[in-house]
Amino acid sequence: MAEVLAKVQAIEGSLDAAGLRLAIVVSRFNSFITERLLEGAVDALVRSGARSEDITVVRCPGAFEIPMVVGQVLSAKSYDAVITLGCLIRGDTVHFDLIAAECTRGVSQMALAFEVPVTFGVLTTDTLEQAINRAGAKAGNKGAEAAMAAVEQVRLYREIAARGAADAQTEAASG
Ligand code: INI
Repeated sequence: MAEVLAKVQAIEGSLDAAGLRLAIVVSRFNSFITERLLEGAVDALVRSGARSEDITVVRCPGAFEIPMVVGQVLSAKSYDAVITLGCLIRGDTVHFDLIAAECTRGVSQMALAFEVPVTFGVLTTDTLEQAINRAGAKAGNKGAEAAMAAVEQVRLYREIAARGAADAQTEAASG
């Protein structure tokens, strides 16, 4: 299998953030956690080559508002990707489930509608401790992971487009 895999056409995105214009939409609810996610995201982007002047942070009230703000940001057509950061902690009501579902669906709808990479760094946890662990403690920093996923997606989209253009050229030349 390894021999076959070595011969297939593979397309991957690099983790090079140099020259990319990136927006980070971060919600203020549970800001004790979301500000740690933001720090992780910015740190990862800068360490991957992004210029801090090319990173824009947009703050919104809660996770429910994230998709709407992403839509506004993407309408401006100024960014190569959007990173979303938020924190939902389960309480005793269905509020958590409703907001989590809307936020997740909305973010993915925006990414598909605008055809621009949007990544999901919104924590959905049962406890505050789980959120802390994912915001820079035991389980890493999900903000940094969402940031790197955004960079990879931008590079991947560009690679796919370049491969498509090259294939079209080859086809035109041969036909
Ligand atoms: N928003 C969050 O981002 N996280 C939560 O845990 C949360 N809880 O638990 O209620 C939350 N609620 C606010 C919501 O996102 C909206 O901002 C609010 O309903 C106003 O539209």
